[in-house]
Amino acid sequence: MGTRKELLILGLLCVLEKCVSDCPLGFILQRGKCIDNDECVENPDPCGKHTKCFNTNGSFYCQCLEGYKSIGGAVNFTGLSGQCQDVNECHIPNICGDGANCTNVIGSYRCTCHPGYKEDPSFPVGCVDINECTQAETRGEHICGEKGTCKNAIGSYWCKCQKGFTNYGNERTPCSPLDCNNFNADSAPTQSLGGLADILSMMRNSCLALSDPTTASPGKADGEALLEKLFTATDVILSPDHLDSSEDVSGLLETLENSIRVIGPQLKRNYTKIETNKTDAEITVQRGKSRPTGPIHLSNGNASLDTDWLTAAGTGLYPGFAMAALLSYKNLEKSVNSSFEEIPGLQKDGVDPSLQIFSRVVSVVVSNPSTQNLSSPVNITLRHLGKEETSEVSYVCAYWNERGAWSTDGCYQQHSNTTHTVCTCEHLSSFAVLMARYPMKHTFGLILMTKIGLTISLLCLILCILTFKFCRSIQGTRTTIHLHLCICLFMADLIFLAGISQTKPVVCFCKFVAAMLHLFFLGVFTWMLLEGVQLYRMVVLVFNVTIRPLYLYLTGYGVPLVILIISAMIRPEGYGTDEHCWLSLNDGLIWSFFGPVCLIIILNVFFFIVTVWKLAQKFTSLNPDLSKLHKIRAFTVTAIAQMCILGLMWVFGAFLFEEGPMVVAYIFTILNSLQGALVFIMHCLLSKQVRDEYAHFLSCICTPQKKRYSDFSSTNPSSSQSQASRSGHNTGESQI
Ligand SMILES: *[C@@H]1O[C@H](CO)[C@@H](O)[C@H](O)[C@H]1NC(C)=O
Ligand SMILES: *[C@@H]1O[C@H](CO)[C@@H](O)[C@H](O)[C@H]1NC(C)=O
Ligand SMILES: *[C@@H]1O[C@H](CO)[C@@H](O)[C@H](O)[C@H]1NC(C)=O
Ligand SMILES: *[C@@H]1O[C@H](CO)[C@@H](O)[C@H](O)[C@H]1NC(C)=O
Ligand SMILES: *[C@@H]1O[C@H](CO)[C@@H](O)[C@H](O)[C@H]1NC(C)=O
Ligand SMILES: *[C@@H]1O[C@H](CO)[C@@H](O)[C@H](O)[C@H]1NC(C)=O
Ligand SMILES: *[C@@H]1O[C@H](CO)[C@@H](O)[C@H](O)[C@H]1NC(C)=O
Ligand SMILES: *[C@@H]1O[C@H](CO)[C@@H](O)[C@H](O)[C@H]1NC(C)=O
Ligand SMILES: *[C@@H]1O[C@H](CO)[C@@H](O)[C@H](O)[C@H]1NC(C)=O
Ligand SMILES: CC(=O)N[C@H]1CO[C@H](CO)[C@@H](O)[C@@H]1O
Repeated sequence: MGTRKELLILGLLCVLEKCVSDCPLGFILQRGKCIDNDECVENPDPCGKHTKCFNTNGSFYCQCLEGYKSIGGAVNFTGLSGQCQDVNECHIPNICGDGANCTNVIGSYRCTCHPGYKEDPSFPVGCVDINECTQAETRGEHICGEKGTCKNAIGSYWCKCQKGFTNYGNERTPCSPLDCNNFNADSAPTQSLGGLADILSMMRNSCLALSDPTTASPGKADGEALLEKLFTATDVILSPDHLDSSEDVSGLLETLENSIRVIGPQLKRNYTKIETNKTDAEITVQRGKSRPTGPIHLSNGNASLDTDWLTAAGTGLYPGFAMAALLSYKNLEKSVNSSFEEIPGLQKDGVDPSLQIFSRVVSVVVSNPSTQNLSSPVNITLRHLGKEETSEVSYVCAYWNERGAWSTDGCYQQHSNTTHTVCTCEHLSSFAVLMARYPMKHTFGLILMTKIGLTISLLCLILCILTFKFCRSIQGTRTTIHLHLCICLFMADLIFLAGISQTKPVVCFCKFVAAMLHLFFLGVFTWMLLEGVQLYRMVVLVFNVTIRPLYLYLTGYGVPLVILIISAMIRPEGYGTDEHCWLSLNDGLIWSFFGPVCLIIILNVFFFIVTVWKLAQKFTSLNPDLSKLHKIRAFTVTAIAQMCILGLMWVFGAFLFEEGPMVVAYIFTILNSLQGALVFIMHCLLSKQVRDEYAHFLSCICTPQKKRYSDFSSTNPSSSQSQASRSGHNTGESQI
């Protein structure tokens, strides 16, 4: 009932039954009688929302539902005079008791027990403390570890550990054994490393306090402060920028790793980062009843660690926490740059590379006590310290072993690019990337160039030797010197071509090649010195400029031989290296070559300066013998040019053997291989006298009936024993 239509019908009925006039308010006429009208079933509800309606005889009243209150505050009301609103029961003090939070809901409230409390069965709302200790006991659990005593507290519990055990200041962590003997200040490296003793005694005190039930009190451990102290002390040790011995390094690394293993579980936050002047550390800790899972990624700009919590926590007894830490040392690479153990598989073409540290040294520490047997390998990414290398290198992942040296077993290089190397290691300690640098290999291009150039040189030198030997018009001391210079150069080039790389079959052969190269290259320079001396004599002493050949031989071959014999006696092992059949560069033997060469170049420069000066004087003198002077000038220019080429070549050579850049290698190779050709051009082709001889000789061959070979050069009437006395009116034209 209640729609307009129905009311209309009802009204009509009323009119018909005369009800309007007869019944009082609250009653209706029904079959002639006035009866109570039930307002509570009327629509719309006369009381409103969240109410209960009570019908009375002739009237009604309303009350709010439980959990609601009318705005006016009245309990009984009628009509819409007092609407009902939700009551926030949580404002009522202590409605849920101490062990719970109250949550208001519309028309009601809820009590949520705090952890450590449970709903009180004897009381409808409110929570009571759980006795975790008895609870665990009935389940047969050791929530405080086997050696810990559980103590119940209101809303919580804490573990009291026996001596030698600790829960690292976290009262609800089970007690695990703590061995403080790792921090024994009497161990060997502390004698030389003063600062280490301080760290050890600090850590030992802290460790003993942790594992002693009389001093260890819940919540008192301050891992953060201890960590800072540890790294401040480490900075002191590392600040001289160099630790002297690998025992010191081992001692320091081991102490730091042990310290972090003790400090880590005491840290309050689950992630701690600390950076000091010499170290960087990232430590992550997880606590809880169950073993943590998931990946771990720790990183600083120069190193990062990727592993997972399963590896960090280990598969053994779970102590209630797990920790992983990455320490990186900013300067330690200098102290450990030379302690390398033999690393297998690094040899390339029988050559051992030189090794150097090429990343920061990092230590990885986890709470898992069996770091030598990880459940899965960890990935360590290390940034390279230096720039990209131009020569041939490879990167090696290594760890600092218990013997105090770098070795590689169990650590593999996963991949490298120019800036980073990713290492995968099956055990933990301290790591670094080593760079293995191979001695520069002559590339195919260089080898080919050398071979072609040297072959051309050898041919040219043969021509020179024949020319100097048989060309009668130019015979004399100078030509003798040229001849022997060419012979030395020829021998040196021949041996160089054949033997420089023959390091393999027999070591003795290589030594012999090196010795012969030493001898003949020195010979080239001594003969060049003689040339300087001869020029000087030609200008300064006007007569008797021939030198007896015996003296020439004694100087030209004797001096190199003496040097060779002395050096070979002092350093026989320096002849022939693994890479070249040449003098070893490491023990100073190379100076038995570069020393004399430098001396000769200095002497020759002196001779040439005096020669040029005297020449200039003579040109300006009153009565100059112009043709002779022109000739000497040409000789001088040739000699200087020759010295420049030879000297320059060995300047580059010196750089080359110190592993210089590629362009030096090319310049050396070009100069070395084309020397013979240059000598031929300078002394033969540019000399008019020799050119004439060649032309004559060629015409003799082409028309053999005219002249015989034995007449070679005999047509030159002016040829004589002494070139100085010869009237070489046309040789003056030969220029460089
Ligand atoms: C509300 O009405 C009921 C029924 O008439 C009565 O028993 C009760 O006492 C009344 N309450 C108040 C606070 O007036
Ligand atoms: C109880 O309330 C406090 C404050 O609002 C809150 O920090 C805490 O997490 C709550 N506890 C529970 C069990 O809901
Ligand atoms: C540390 O704990 C917080 C909150 O429990 C979490 O969000 C964060 O990821 C944790 N950090 C690490 C490194 O585990
Ligand atoms: C770090 O080095 C700077 C400059 O050498 C120095 O001033 C500072 O005190 C050092 N800090 C620490 C913690 O040793
Ligand atoms: C990485 O190491 C280099 C050289 O030691 C240093 O200059 C740089 O600041 C380091 N980067 C970070 C992010 O620590
Ligand atoms: C280490 O790297 C390898 C190859 O990228 C990957 O398969 C492995 O899951 C990584 N390990 C961890 C612990 O990140
Ligand atoms: C290690 O030593 C080599 C030479 O022995 C040197 O070239 C290199 O720069 C050194 N590296 C570091 C990090 O000190
Ligand atoms: C390493 O662990 C495996 C099983 O995970 C075990 O068989 C092996 O004996 C352990 N090795 C060492 C040295 O602990
Ligand atoms: C090199 O590898 C590292 C780590 O894998 C990566 O972060 C970096 O971007 C790479 N650099 C280049 C130049 O590829
Ligand atoms: C059931 C009941 O009490 N009915 C009474 C309602 O009120 C009228 C008038 O006040 C009485 O006559 C009824 O007896």
